[in-house]
Amino acid sequence: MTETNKVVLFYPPYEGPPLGAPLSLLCLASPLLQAGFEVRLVDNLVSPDYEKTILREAADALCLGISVLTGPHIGAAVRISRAVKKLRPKMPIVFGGWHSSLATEQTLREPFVDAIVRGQGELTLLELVQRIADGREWHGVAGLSFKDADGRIVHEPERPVANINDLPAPAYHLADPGIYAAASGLRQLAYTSSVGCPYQCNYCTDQVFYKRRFNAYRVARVVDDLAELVPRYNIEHVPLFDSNFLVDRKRAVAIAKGIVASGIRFRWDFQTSTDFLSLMSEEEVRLLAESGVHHIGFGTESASQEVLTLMNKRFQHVEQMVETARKTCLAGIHVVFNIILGYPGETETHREQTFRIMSDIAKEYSNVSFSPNIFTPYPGIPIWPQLKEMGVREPLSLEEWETLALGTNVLPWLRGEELQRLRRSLEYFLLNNQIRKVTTKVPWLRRGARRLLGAPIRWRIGKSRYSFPWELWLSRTVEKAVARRSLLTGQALPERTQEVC
Ligand code: B12
Ligand code: SF4
Repeated sequence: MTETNKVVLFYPPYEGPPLGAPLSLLCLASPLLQAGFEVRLVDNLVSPDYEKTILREAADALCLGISVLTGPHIGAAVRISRAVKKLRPKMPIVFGGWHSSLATEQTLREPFVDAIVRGQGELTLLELVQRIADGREWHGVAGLSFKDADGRIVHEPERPVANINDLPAPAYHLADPGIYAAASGLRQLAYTSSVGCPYQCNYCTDQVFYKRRFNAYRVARVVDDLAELVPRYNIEHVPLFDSNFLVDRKRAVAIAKGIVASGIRFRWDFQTSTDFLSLMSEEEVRLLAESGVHHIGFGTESASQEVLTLMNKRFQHVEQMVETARKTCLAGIHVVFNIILGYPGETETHREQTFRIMSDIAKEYSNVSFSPNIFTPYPGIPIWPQLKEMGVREPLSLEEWETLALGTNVLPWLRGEELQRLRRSLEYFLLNNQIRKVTTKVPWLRRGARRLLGAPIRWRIGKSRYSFPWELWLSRTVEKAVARRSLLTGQALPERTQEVC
C-alpha cells in the first residue's frame, strides 16, 4: 500500500471559449471521491501558474491524470508530464480523453505516458487508481492501455459504453463557478444530459468513442439536476455538452417544459442536427426558447447534397436547414451553421452552391450565422484510409498533432490557385453575411461601406465571380480605419473586426 491517496487531475490550456469547469475532470473525480481518494483539480483557466501547482501537488500524489484533446492541449500535457517525470519518475502519468483514446498506441509510445484510459473514464480510472494504491498489477482493467514492467505496450479489451444513469453525478462542488466567472464573465455550468449520436458522419469520431449508443438521463433527472444546481451556484448559462441533444425529441421537449414549470431562469444552448430540429413543431421550438435556449449549433457542413452524401450525412437535406432557420427565427433563437470546406470530393461548384444557398438562408433568416472551416482530419476519423490514399500525411507523433494548426489547410487537393479562390470566395461569403447585420451600433464608417458594398457582393456570390476583389480591399481599408480611430479615441470596437459573420 502507498501512503498517499491523492490523485491530481489536470486540464491543459485550450483554444476556445471558456465554458466553465472542465466537465471531464468533474466526472472523473466523483467515483474517486466516493471511494475515499483525495482529488486535486488543476485547470489552466483558473490556475494560470498550473505548472508550479502540479509540481507541488504531484510531490506526494498517487498519480497524475491529464485530459487531452487534439491540438493545443497537447503542448502543455507534454511539458507537464516531462517535468513531473523528472521530479517523480516512478509516479504513473495517465492520459485520457478524446485524443489519447483515438491515437492510443502512438501516444503511449511517449516515454512520459504510463497508461491511457480509452473512452469514458470514470470506472476505468477508478479501477486503475485502486490498483496503483494497492500496488497491484494493471492487467485486466477493461478500457486501459499501458506499459508493462518490461515497457511493452498492452491493450486491455474495450470497456462497453456505460449508461450514464449508472455513473455517479459529476463532482460539481469541486469547482466554484464564481472563480470561473472571472475568466469568462459568466457564471456557467457545463452539463451533459446524454452521450452518443446514432449517426456515422465520416469525419466525426463520436461513433468510435460512443459506438452509436445514444444514452440519456431521464427527463426528471435533468430537470431536477438543473433546478438544484442553477440556484445553488447562481448559474446564468448552461452549455449542454451532448453530442446531438435532439436525438430524442420527446425527451427534449419534456425537459424544456420541466424547466419552464420549475420557474428557474437561465440560458442554455446545445448542438444538434437539422433533421431533428426541422421535425419539431413551431410551438415546440418556441418552448425551447421559453425555457432559456438562446443558441443552437448545427453541423450542417455543406449545402450540396452530393457532398453531404460523401460525408455520410444522407440524413440531412437543404430543406431541413431552411426549416430549421425558419422555426428558430420565429422562436428568436440564434443558430450557427458549421460549414466544412475542402472535404475530399468537394469541387468548386459544390462550394459555390453551398455559399449561394447558405447566403440565401441567412438573407431570409437574420438569426443564422456561419462558422466555416477548412476540413481538418483529426485522429481516428473513419475517412482516414481514403485520406491517406489521397496523399494526406497522418502526424507521426503526439507532438505533431499539437502543431496540426486547427483550421490550417493540410489537404493536398487544395493548393495554389484553388485554395486562393476558396479563401477569396469565403471572404466574400462572410462579408456578405456581416453586411446583412448593419445596425445603428455599427460605426458610421463601417455602416456606410457595408451599404455601398451589399449589391455588388451579392452579385458576385450569385454569379461566382471573384476576380479583382475591390470590395474586399475597400472593406479591409475601412476595418483598418475603424480600428485606428478606436485606438485614437480609446473607444472599444463595438464589433469584432474578424468576427465569423
Ligand atoms: C466541450 C467541448 C470542447 C471545449 C472543452 C472545454 C471545456 N471547458 O470543457 C472546447 C471549446 C475547448 C473544445 C475545443 C475543441 N474541440 Co471539442 N468538444 C467538446 C464536447 C462538445 C464536449 C466534451 C466534454 O466535456 N464532454 C463531457 C465529458 C464528461 O466527456 P469527455 O470530455 O469525453 O470526458 C470523458 C472521457 O473522455 C474521459 N476523459 C477525459 N479526460 C480524461 C482524463 C483522464 C486522466 C482520464 C483517465 C479520462 C479522461 O473520461 C471522461 C468521463 O467519461 C465534445 C463532444 C462530445 N460530445 O463529447 C467535443 C470534442 C471533444 N471536440 C472536438 C474537437 C474537434 C475540438 C477542437 C479540435 C475543435 C476545433 N476545430 O478547434 C477543439 C480543440 C481545442 C484544443 N485542443 O485546444 C472533437 C474531438 C477532438 C479530438 N480528437 O480531440 C469532439 C469529440 C467533437 C466531435 N464530435 O468531433 N471542445
Ligand atoms: S451528427 Fe454530429 S455528432 Fe452525429 S455523427 Fe454526425 S457530426 Fe458526429
